[in-house]
Amino acid sequence: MMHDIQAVRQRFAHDFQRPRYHFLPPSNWMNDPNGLIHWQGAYHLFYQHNPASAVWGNMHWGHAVSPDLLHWTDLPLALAPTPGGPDERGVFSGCAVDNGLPTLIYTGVRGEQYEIQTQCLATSRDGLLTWEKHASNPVLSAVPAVSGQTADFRDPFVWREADGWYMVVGSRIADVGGAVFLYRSPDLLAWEYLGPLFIGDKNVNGVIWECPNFFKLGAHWVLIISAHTGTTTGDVIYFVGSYQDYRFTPFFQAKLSAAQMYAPLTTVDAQQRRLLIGWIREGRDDQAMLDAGWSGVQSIPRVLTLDAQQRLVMTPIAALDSLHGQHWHYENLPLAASRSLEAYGTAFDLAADFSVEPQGEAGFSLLVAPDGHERVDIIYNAAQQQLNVHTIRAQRLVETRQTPHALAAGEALSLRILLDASVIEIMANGRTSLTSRVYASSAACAGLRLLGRQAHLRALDLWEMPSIWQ
Ligand code: DQQ
Repeated sequence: MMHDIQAVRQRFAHDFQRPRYHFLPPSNWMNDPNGLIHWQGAYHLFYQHNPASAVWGNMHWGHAVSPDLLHWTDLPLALAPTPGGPDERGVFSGCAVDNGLPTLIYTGVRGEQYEIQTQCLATSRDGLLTWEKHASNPVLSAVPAVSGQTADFRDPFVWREADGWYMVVGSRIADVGGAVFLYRSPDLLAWEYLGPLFIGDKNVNGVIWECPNFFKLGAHWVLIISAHTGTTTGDVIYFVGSYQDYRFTPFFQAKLSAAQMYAPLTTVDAQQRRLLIGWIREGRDDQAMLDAGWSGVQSIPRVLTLDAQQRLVMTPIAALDSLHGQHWHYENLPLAASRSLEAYGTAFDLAADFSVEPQGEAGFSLLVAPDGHERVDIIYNAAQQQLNVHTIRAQRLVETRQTPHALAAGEALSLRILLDASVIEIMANGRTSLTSRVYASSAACAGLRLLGRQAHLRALDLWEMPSIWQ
């Protein structure tokens, strides 16, 4: 089997759009990360997967294992729909917990329109390789009446407290907005409804809330939801607040990542790190995905903390250093115009600090074509307090993505950029994240430049990144 999988991966070896150090399945479609768990020293990642095609549908759980969250070994499919069962139309998203046996809690889906959504369990007795669905599935099927009996009731996220298991499920309240419902159970089987943990506003933060994560971080509680607009996937939003009497009261909220990251999942590992992995979707149409033979990438895992102002800070796991290849270092450069760097390529980890004057700009051009007519400009504009990603083709701006990013007086602009072929993950000062997909027209678009005016590069470290696959 391993030989076959390697042969499948090998098929894509010459696809210059395909990421090389981010996780993606051997082939075909992947969306949400599922069931992330640190089990007996190994990290297990499951994921929404269509094993038969590079477009969404026919949802299974794919599975891979890693010693370090970076080097992955593909394992056999973990969950498939059971004909006649509560998941006959799809095994949707969920989580994993340690209940003596490793246990997956997921949404089983039935109905022509996927309209019967219930929560199910599966356990493994052979070290997470094969999974047995529980005889009493579904373990939770009643949608709370307050929802107006919506069909949207999915993506269980479960954690343990002294008085039992707790679970949040993503949903909506008709004409009101997204909602997260809270439950408790002594055994993962019988679930008591404790009410809505928190309810959104359809005019502000989405119509349906998918993939909730709820956890204590430092002295506060954090709720992460993926806001669906009713027709398409929207923003990932995090709230920081307090949790009392089964209700969550936020005092701060912000976008977790602008643009193309969705449905992130968190877990705690043995080092007590709160880790987050998010699905980075494609930015191209179904036909292009089918032609490519693959779709969807997972982000590099990030460690979550809160800063002094209770904003979420996301730091790529430190082990990423172990992948670092050739290194370049620059420092103390005034920026007045675009300047080419010696480094050249399409897979980099890049960390830079700039001082930017109030009317200044600073950033990089990536994936620059040899004639310079095609490139991606990642540019921070201090007057706008905004981070922009401009895609330029034939010297014309074809797409812009942006997100607000305010710097405190005297604060340096700190950019971390993970470029991996068509994937660009950007973190600004740890607290602002923008994720983008850009499909260069040829493998020769690999130049790198510094950009800016009224700005100063304090220091730049740049490492070439290898492929994580043999
Ligand atoms: N994807 C899953 C659902 C979830 C959505 C289905 C979010 O469980 O709500 O593939 O991307």
